[in-house]
Amino acid sequence: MLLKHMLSILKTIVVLAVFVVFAASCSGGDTNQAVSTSQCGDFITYYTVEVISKISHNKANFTQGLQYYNGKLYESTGLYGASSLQRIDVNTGLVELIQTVDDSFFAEGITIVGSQIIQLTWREYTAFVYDLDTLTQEDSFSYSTEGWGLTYDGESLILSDGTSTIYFNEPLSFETKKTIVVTMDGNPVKNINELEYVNGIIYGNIWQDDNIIAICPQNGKVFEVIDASALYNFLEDRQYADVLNGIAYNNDTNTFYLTGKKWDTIFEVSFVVK
Ligand SMILES: [Ca+2]
Repeated sequence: MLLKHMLSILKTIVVLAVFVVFAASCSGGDTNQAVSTSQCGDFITYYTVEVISKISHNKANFTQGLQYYNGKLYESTGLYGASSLQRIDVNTGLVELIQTVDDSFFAEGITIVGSQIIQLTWREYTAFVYDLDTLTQEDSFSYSTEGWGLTYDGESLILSDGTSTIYFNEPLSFETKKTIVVTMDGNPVKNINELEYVNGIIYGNIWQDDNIIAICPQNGKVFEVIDASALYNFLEDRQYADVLNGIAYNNDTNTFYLTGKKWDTIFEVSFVVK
């Protein structure tokens, strides 16, 4: 009888423990809150995109970097001989300013740090620093990896180089402080491309893939997959459209801007659970 009673108590403790663990794991579902290691990476949630608005986009632009700030989209375009940094009005789609990049550089990801924009280059091991207001080049410095995507979490420049590794670099020296390997279901995810840091989450394009992934900054685990393939259906002219690339986040509206290389449209979207 005593044994039966003890087993009953034990069973109650186990049920309570399972409930506590389950409740804790559910508390990290809001993507607008900073996440911790215990809250991301243990399972994957699948999303699709809902188009809110369309912004015209020069389909000659080989989009390599995209960021929103204060009513403007900042875009880095690539290719040798066609690389640039541009400022686009988010309401009209008009290009307000263009800063061309020397023909010997292939421009890549950009991010805003304070009153400056930092722009990577693909295989030139050089980053350019521009004034945010005028887009005039103020400085440049070297780093040792290929440059693909770039974003900023307030402390580190977060860089992708086309592998499955993401680097956390010092903003001034570009010295690498930390790296993570991006994995999904335990397998490395290669070709991590354009990046966007949003409230404790790193969103990333994958080159030649129509899915955007949400990466846990602490352990590299993918915990959200956003299927953006439907956007091709909304392009005016999809004949020459290259791959999905470019993620920017509007903190005021909690919406994302997505586009692609040589796409004629930038889409303002929300992520919707599938
Ligand atoms: Ca971005």
